[in-house]
Amino acid sequence: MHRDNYMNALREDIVETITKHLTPVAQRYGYSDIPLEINVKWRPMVLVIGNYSSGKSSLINEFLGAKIQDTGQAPTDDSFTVLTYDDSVPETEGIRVVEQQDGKALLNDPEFPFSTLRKHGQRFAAHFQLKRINSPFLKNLAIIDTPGMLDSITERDRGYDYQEVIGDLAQKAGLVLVLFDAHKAGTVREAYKSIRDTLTTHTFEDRIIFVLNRIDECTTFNDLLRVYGTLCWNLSQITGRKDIPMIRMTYSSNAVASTKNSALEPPFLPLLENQREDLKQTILQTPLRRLDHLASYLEIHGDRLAHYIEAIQTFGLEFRSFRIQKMFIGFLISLLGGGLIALIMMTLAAMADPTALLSVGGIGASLIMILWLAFFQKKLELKFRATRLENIDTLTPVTDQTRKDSWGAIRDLVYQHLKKNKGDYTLYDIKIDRFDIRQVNEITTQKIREALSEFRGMSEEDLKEWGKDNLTR
Ligand SMILES: Nc1nc2c(ncn2[C@@H]2O[C@H](COP(=O)(O)OP(=O)(O)OP(=O)(O)O)[C@@H](O)[C@H]2O)c(=O)[nH]1
Ligand SMILES: [Mg+2]
Repeated sequence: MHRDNYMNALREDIVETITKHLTPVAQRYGYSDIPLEINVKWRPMVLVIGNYSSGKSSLINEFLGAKIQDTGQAPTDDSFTVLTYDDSVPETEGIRVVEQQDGKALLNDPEFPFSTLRKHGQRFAAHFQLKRINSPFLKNLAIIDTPGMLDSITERDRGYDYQEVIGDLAQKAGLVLVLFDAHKAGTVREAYKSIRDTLTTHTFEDRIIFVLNRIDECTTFNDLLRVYGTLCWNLSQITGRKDIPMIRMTYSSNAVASTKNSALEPPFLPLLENQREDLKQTILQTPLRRLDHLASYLEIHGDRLAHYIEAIQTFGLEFRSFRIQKMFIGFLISLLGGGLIALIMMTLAAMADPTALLSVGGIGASLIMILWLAFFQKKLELKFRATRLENIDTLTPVTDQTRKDSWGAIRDLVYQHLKKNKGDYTLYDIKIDRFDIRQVNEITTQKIREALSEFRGMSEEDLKEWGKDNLTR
């Protein structure tokens, strides 16, 4: 409880920093159209994906402690269901769905982080829902049950891009469970790819957990080893890596109890019983893990945004000095032109009155300057923009790998923004914003990291004291 309070406070701090400091700057300069906190503001989420009938819903029901999700052989459930906590009905009255919300409401409610999924259209909205459940398992996290993956031909009939939805949800999730059952290990390739592509490499490794489910269906230990080996081989093919990620092996005891005579249970099952508990504990650790992700999210976007504004500022400064230089040249040409006109009038038209000569020269100079500004200056500026954008990579120094990575992530955004040139900000604004982002990166982020590592070493007693000092005020 004290632990939860501390984690919630820390999470709120991070989200507030993003909302107040990063998002306004990100939106002003075209770094991001959507508020950056959208993906991280809600509760930590666990996304469960896998083949159809791999036992996703059965396992979730087992964790929740009640039959909440429909289960069955053959593709059963074609909805994405967000399962979240509600304590308005006491647990003692039985664990059940307290309230249900449909996809349309979910996609439009600003309380939830799902508004970015609206782009997937009506068909997706019709297959998206939320259930509020009084299960204590959901106290600090939400679970998303997904429709099972089908083969790629049937996949096209869904009416929305399933892989993209999975990618978008994975981006918001603190943990992704990828379930396999013994018979269909190959078909997750596309979904794995879309997750790989959407998650930053930084947090990718510790966000994905592979689970070999329904292991009770292996009749002998040898059979289990064969299935496990096949899955390892498939995974190394999918991930393109030689080191195999850890795979947890489990099964749903309720599903087994309802289908099998316990005498037929394979003898190795009791030995692997601890793996389900291990998996459960890993899921329950999601909020803490999520805090690490949030801190990384803040760091990554803080650094990239700083880099982004630096590029916009450099461009602005170079453009301004080019402009002043060319205006000065225009001014000199106008002066010369005005003088020349006065000289011509003096020699050819025998104009002698100095005031008249001055006015003629002045009018001539002004006309030349207007012509310069309206025509030559504009043309030169356009040319400058075009050539500078061709060499956009020299805009900021890219000295090390971190800068290279961040430049890689923002290059196209900077290019598009400068090409459109629609910013209604001044160089002075940029300077102030850059300073603000630097403060966040150097001070706030540091403080959050310190609070996180301090938290890991805190005892229940320390947390209680912390709660007294910070929550009762
Ligand atoms: N023997 C055994 N059967 C299981 C296990 N888990 C689930 N089942 C059964 O397998 C069938 C499919 O399980 P579901 O939980 O509906 O699978 P799902 O992955 O949610 O399927 P979709 O929602 O259709 O994608 C059901 O009939 C379950 O009873 C398990 O660990 N062992
Ligand atoms: Mg299901």
